[in-house]
Amino acid sequence: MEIHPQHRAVTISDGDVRVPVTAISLAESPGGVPNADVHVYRTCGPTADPVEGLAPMRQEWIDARGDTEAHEARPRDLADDGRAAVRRGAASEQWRGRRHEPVRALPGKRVTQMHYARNGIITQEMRYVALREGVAVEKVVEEVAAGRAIIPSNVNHPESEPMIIGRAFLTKVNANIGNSAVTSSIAEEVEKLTWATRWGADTVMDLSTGDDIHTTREWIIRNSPVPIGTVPLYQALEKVDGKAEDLTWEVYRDTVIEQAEQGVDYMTVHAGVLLRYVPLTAERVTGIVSRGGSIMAGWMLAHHRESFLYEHFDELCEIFAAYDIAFSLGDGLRPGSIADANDEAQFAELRTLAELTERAWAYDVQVMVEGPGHIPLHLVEENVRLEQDWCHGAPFYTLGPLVTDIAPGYDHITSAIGAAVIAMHGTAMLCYVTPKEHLGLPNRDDVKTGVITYKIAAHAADVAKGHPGAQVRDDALSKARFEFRWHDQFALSLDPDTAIAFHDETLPAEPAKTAHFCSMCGPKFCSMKITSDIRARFGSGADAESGMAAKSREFREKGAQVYLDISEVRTA
Ligand code: IRN
Ligand code: FE2
Repeated sequence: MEIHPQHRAVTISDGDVRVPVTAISLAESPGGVPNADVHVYRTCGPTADPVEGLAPMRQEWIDARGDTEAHEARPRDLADDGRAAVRRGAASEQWRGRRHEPVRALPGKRVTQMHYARNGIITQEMRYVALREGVAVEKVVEEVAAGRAIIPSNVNHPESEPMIIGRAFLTKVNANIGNSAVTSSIAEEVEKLTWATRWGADTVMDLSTGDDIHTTREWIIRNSPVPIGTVPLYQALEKVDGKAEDLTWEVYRDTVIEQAEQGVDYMTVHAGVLLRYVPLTAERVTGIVSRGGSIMAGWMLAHHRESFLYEHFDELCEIFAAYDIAFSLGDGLRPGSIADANDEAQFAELRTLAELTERAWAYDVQVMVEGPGHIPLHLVEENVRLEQDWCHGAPFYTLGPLVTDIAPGYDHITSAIGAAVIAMHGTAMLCYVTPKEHLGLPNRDDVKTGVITYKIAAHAADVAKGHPGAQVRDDALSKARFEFRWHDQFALSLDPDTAIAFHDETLPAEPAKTAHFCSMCGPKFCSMKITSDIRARFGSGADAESGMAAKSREFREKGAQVYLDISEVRTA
């Protein structure tokens, strides 16, 4: 599933570790000077057939560590046997792939990447991400041991290609799917996963709700080369028919174990929403906007008791350590409007998330901390600063933030502005926002737009942070643009299809793709053409001045017309 004919899937290797990359091949520069392939980070992507699933690449690594055993304690009554899928007319979707046999840590063992890193054990997963990021493996070990980076890698998701989330590494992008399980089939959910990773999502959160949530998630995980995140509270709520007050720790815990055995790599846990924080939201313009946050607030108010997530947090840590599930500590009190940004409720919760981070680390459990939301631009930086400070450098994972509330329909943009800034200051992963935010469910095009928009924000931050090699692609594209290598410009772009389509709207003919002018200025007055003419005739530097003067004369003699008629351009 290649995006463009100049893209090739290749692997780079270090001993027995092989990492997929996309090699973008480029034409020669004028004068026959060759241009080296540009290598781009990629995920391998699902096989063509979703009912087969992906190869369990990490299985050997997990088995070789000898610290896990077979384990299946999924409560019978909770497992969905696929009947719901049949009811929805999806009967043809029969799972043919490898049956996944759940494992967990041997009694008394911890199988987390953080545990290994702290004990100086260099895992294959660490070697994989080091190669992928182009950094020394020692750096990876150091960051994971210190809690400043995580490698989400449930032992029950051997199909995943290890990736790392931390401020010292490339900024990552998460795409949410599965909001519409009621209206779409399992195959369509897998298709959304494939689609999101195709455009560059680094992790995917499955937020499916509905009847056959278990089966849908099984298919998604078996087909996912990227870590999968969930919010187990959503499924727990389904099990008590949507009545928040009927939730119990036991129902929640069993749901976590059920998902752990399927291979969920990280879970959003809204354990920082405490009973005493709920009144702090009373005066807000938009109250509690987090789904998980409002479910927990509802439960606490109904029982007038402290959150069961907070009270049983240590037990949760033990479960997470037995599978290597990472916490994504939920921001249940994030602001839902710029008026509520950086308020008491938000920061009270952040203090508690900091406390929970340290409690999880005591169990060697990997942690990232979720962040807002809606924050005006001038208050964005403070969010990262406080999170990094209070949570001892645990990776920050933010939803945007949207920097203004006035543009429904364009909230991928209002949020990407905040996302670029927050990532530049050290946020490790960005949760995408699609154009449908606040309005409806994203379709396929919205998912693509959301992912590409967030790749732009993440990449802009990586360039600003001076991440080694981040600018290589920019420089290659600019050079291609300057030398009128149109096909190379398309091949190097994040979305070649759109770039080609826009170009073809103005200049559809193939010769226009080798033409030495662009569709903005036309053949006679293209600034890049003029500059390259000057270089050819006078060389660059001081000589260029006289060249500019000559062009200026030529321009005036030809009628001082900046824009040429489009018909002239086409026939030129
Ligand atoms: C990310 C940062 N802050 C929130 N998120 C994402 O929002 C989170 O990872 C999950 O995908 C979704 C959870 O929403 P609620 O339940 O907090 O609304
Ligand atoms: Fe919002």
